[in-house]
Amino acid sequence: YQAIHNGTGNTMYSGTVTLGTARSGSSYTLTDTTRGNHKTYNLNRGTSGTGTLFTGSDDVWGNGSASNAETAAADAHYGAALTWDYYKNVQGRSGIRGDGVGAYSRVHYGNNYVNAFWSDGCFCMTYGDGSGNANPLTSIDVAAHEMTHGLTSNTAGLNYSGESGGLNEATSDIFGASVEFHANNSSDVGDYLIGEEIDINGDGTPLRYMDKPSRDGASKDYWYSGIGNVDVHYSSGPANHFFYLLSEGSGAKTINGVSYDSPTSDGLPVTGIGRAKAEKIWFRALTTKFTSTTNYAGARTGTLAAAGELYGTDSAEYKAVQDAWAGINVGA
Ligand code: ASN
Ligand code: ZN
Ligand code: CA
Repeated sequence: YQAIHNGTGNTMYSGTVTLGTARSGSSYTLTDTTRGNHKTYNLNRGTSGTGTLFTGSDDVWGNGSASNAETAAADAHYGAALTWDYYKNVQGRSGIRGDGVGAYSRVHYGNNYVNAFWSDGCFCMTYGDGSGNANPLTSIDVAAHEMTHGLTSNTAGLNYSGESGGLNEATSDIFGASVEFHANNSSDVGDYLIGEEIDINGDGTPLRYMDKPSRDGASKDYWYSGIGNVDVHYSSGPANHFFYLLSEGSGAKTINGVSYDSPTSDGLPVTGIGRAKAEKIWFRALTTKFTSTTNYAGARTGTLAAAGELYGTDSAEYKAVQDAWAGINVGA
């Protein structure tokens, strides 16, 4: 028996937070008993297995600095908890498979590893420590992005190449941003940027932008025939852009102090319906309409079907879905 505890995490990106922990004997472990027993392990620079479960005597984890080995664990454990809570409380899904079973997290993967990933094989998320200017890859949006790959695998199963691969990546960015907004954490306020805390470029810019994906210099803003041939992290651009347009509408806007300016391919304006409804539509499409081979045209059909079921085919929401797809050059 492991008693439920609330530990304290001194994270790198999210300030001081409450972490779900468990007590066994005289020590505590990073075991979130109220969230499917999600656990966080220390790979200590290894690249296989689970390493060791984070264990400590004081139930205080990390000190806010990457030099303390527990800090990345606190961030990863917190990100997984936020993502679990988002899917449970907002989308009504209990865990990645909907069966109440938690995944697990591994931090300190390899040496100077500048990435994070989901793996179906271990049903786990893994995080590198970064290198040079690149910080540990354990921010809320990155954690939610990786965990969402698990959700996509267990629902639509979007193949990770071609247009379906871009939609797979976009799904992770969409819910990465959504979880960050939903967390309402004062140290990491919500935005339509992915990985801004990691500083992977060394100049404070994020990995990706959803209002106008080409701001990163590589992502595509609009669908075109042949987009399936580019890297899935760039062919995700139009779908991220669709989600932004559907949520916030086209044009200039400042949200939580971040400025956006979202264009459309046809120059026509899109009126947003708010992020909450856009999230519901994408989630319903992902879990009940999309399949492994869904492409951009299929994503349009699937989200329209989802919007019709949720809000009616005569609704403003349905019309906004049509307009947002038109805005990224996906037509009827
Ligand atoms: N961090 C990357 C991602 O989740 C890893 C990968 O390329 N699969 O997309
Ligand atoms: Zn990804
Ligand atoms: Ca972000």
